[in-house]
This record gives sequence, structure tokens and C-alpha cells, in this order.
Amino acid sequence: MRFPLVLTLQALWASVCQTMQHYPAWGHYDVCKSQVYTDEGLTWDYMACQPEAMDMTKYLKVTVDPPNITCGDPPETYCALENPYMCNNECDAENEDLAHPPELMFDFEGRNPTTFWQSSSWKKYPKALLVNITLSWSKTIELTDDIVVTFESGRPEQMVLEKSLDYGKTWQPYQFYATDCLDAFTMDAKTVQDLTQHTLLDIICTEEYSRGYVWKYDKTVRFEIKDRFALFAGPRLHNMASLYGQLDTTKNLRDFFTITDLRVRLLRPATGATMVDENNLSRYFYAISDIKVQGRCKCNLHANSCVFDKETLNCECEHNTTGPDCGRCKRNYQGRTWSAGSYLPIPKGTANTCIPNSIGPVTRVCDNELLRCQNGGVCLNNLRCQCTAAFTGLLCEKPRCESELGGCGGPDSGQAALSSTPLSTLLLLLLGSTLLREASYRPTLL
Ligand SMILES: *[C@@H]1O[C@H](CO)[C@@H](O)[C@H](O)[C@H]1NC(C)=O
Ligand SMILES: *[C@@H]1O[C@H](CO)[C@@H](O)[C@H](O)[C@H]1NC(C)=O
Ligand SMILES: *[C@@H]1O[C@H](CO)[C@@H](O)[C@H](O)[C@H]1NC(C)=O
Ligand SMILES: *[C@@H]1O[C@H](CO)[C@@H](O)[C@H](O)[C@H]1NC(C)=O
Ligand SMILES: [Ca+2]
Repeated sequence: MRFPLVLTLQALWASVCQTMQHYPAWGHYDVCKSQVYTDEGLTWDYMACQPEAMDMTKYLKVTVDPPNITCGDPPETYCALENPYMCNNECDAENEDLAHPPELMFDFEGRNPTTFWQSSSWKKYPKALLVNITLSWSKTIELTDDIVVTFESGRPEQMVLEKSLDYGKTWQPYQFYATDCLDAFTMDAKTVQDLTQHTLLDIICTEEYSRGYVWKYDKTVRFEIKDRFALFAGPRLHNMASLYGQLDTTKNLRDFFTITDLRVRLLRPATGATMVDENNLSRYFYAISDIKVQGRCKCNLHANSCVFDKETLNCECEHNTTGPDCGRCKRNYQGRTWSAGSYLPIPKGTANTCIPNSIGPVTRVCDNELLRCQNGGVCLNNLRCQCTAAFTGLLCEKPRCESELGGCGGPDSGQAALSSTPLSTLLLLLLGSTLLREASYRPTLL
């Protein structure tokens, strides 16, 4: 049964007409659809929706590099940074009470004493003590609150927070931290207060969270998300409408707060007020008791819940979208190009639902499920494949053999391996859209 276009338009119209009193000025975006009565009877009203923000540390995988930098193998005794005669910090990986594995950065805090991950000490001084702590979600998420790293040791004298948007393939710095930014990174020291609406995306180096060897009272290192939001939403984030408006129209801004992985690169531990004491290197190490990451699954405003199943987060897509981020239209709902929902107009936004494949005969050349464009080609409105420079053909299946490259040598990348063989795709193409439409209904991916 086909979903009539008329009904969809009706629902959209209903959503335009209806005002809902219980929404706050800036919208909740917590409902994807609701049933409404119109002259035509009961219909659906579709809205932009997103999952609630939550504690994202429950869903991550942590990796510490180098792998055996975690203390305790062999057992080690540490001295306090401010007092080399106070050496009562023991680490032994074999003894549960004295072990400091990475998981202790994400356990429930509020107990006394605190639990923490700890590195082995700076035994190889002056060779740098470098540690990477990588947090991976295998899912795009949007940060909604400050990232807070709480150190049990002194805060590092040099560190970089990095992010990845492509599941750890490439990394970009988020913020640099140093006792002396110029010396460490040849960057001027700034604070988040120096940023304006125009420089919000600038990557800064800050000395705010590294200064001072009196570390007992000041243990946190932050990446300030809320201060950055406040540049658009006002000091107490009272004008979220303005922020959402900006996020809607500025992809760079949206991407700035979007990640799949985070990495804390520890480059130099706290060394205190004096020179490094080479005779007692047990005073220098990293220890982290807690890392806070608040955010929500990125579902492109097409889902209001995100489930953790088989170790991964997945959006529960509505609006006939599918994919881990609801980033494409479901099969048979490709009547128009997919687009993300919109926060505008406030408060309910626009759902931009995927609509059923067009009424009437349409020649489908490609789609995102069965008739994939190959070799990196992109499907445009189901009508044609836009091929990369090196390929041609309806589905970009034919190498464009340029003479200067010595003909078709076949330097196939991994991309070609991922796509189906040209022959079978051509066959599918011949059978055409009829086959697609009449194909027995497959359960969707989600
Ligand atoms: C840490 O990660 C960076 C890239 O983000 C890499 O260049 C570096 O070699 C890594 N260091 C360690 C100790 O793994
Ligand atoms: C682990 O530690 C041992 C010595 O304890 C060292 O020889 C080895 O290179 C380390 N391995 C890695 C991967 O860092
Ligand atoms: C560091 O100094 C303290 C006090 O002198 C001593 O007990 C401890 O063994 C020393 N550690 C090292 C590795 O020399
Ligand atoms: C999506 O498709 C189903 C049928 O598979 C239909 O019942 C539903 O109303 C559609 N939703 C939207 C938002 O178009
Ligand atoms: Ca802890």
C-alpha cells in the first residue's frame, strides 16, 4: 500500500496550523509525531525530534596508548609531587585494591576515596612521557555540556584534546592546554572568554587549567561547550532559539560540537614548582579519576531515542529514514532527496520526512540500497550517478581509461571491493524499478 502524498501534505499543513501551548519558547524536540484530528479525520503530524542528552561515558570504549603505560606491571610505588618523602601511593595490577585500570575513569564517583586510572611514572625522563586516552563511540554524537577531565595527579603541563568525526581515521585538535602556550605549542594563550560569535570555531591554547603547582584544590581540565553555546544563546542559555537557529543554518557550527571519538593526549606531566628531580622520578605521572562527556546521539532530527544494543548506539529512526544516524531514506521512501530535520520554525521544527516513491512511472537509475553508484559515485535524486573523475558509466562501473595513466591497469581501491560486481548491478538495472517495488518486503536495518 502506498502512502498517499495528499495525506503527507495534509499532515504538514496540520503541523503548520496547530499551535501547542505546552511547548517552551525554544521547543523540546522530544516528539517525532503525534496524531491530530483534521477535517479529513485522524492524521499524523510530524515534527523535528532528537534524543535526550545523556551521560555518554556509559557507551564508550576506552583505549590507552601505549598499551602497557597503565601502572602496576611491575608494581610501583609513587611519591607525592609536593613531598618526595611521602611515598604511599602503590600500584599493583595483580591486586584489585591497588590496580588502576582505565575503567576507573568512568565509574560512579562520589565514593571516598576516589577511584582512578594511573600511568607508570616518568622513568625514562627526559624522554617525553606520552599517553593517548581515546574514547570511541562508534556513533556520531553531539556534545551538549562541558567535557570535564578530573585529575588525581597534578594537572598535566601540556596536553591536547582532540576529536574525530570519522570513527578515528582522522583527528583534529579541539583545544590545547599548557602552563606556557607559547613555549609548548607556539600559540598565544587565550581563554574561552576571548571568543566571539565570529571566532567560536577557533582552536585555542589555554593556560587556565595547567597553571599552578598547588594542584590539590584545582583538579579539573575543561573543554567549555556551554560558554561557546552562550555566545549565541546568552549567558544563562535563555535564548536557545537563537542557538538552534544558528545550528540549523551553519553546518560548521553543528559539526564543531559533533564527534565520534575523543582523544586526550597527555604530553608532559605536572612537575611542580621546581625543576624535575631526576633522582626521584616516582613523583611524576598522570592519574585521572573521572571524565565527563554529556551529549546525545546525532539522529539528524529524525529520532527521539537512541538504543544501546550489541555494544553500539543506534538511532531509532522515524519519518521513514534509516541508518545509524537516520542519514538516508528507507527503501521505497525515496520520493525526494533525504534531508535532515530542521529546528525551525521554533518550537516544533520541520520533520522533512521521507516520502514514498513517486506516484506514476519514474525511471530509477540509482538509490542508496540496491542500485548503488560505484567507485565513489553519488546518487543524485535517483536519476543519475555523479561519478568521480576516474569512472564513468550509468553506475560509475567503468574506469575512465586515460592514456596518460597507462590504460586500465586496474589500481582498484578498497571502495571498489565494497560495491557489488558491475554485472549483477547491470542486471538489476535492466529489471528496473518494477523489481524494486515488487520485491518482497525486507525487514529494515533497524
Ligand atoms: C597519539 O595520537 C596521535 C594522533 O592523534 C599520534 O600521532 C600519536 O603517535 C599517538 N601517541 C601515542 C603515544 O600513541
Ligand atoms: C611493555 O613493557 C615492556 C617492559 O615492561 C617493554 O619492553 C615493551 O616494549 C612494552 N610494550 C609496549 C607495546 O609498549
Ligand atoms: C624518592 O624519595 C623518597 C624519599 O627520599 C624515597 O623513599 C623513595 O624511595 C625515592 N624514590 C626513588 C625512586 O628514588
Ligand atoms: C512511514 O511509512 C509507514 C509505512 O511503512 C507509514 O505508516 C508512516 O506513516 C510513514 N511515516 C512517515 C513520516 O511518512
Ligand atoms: Ca573514578
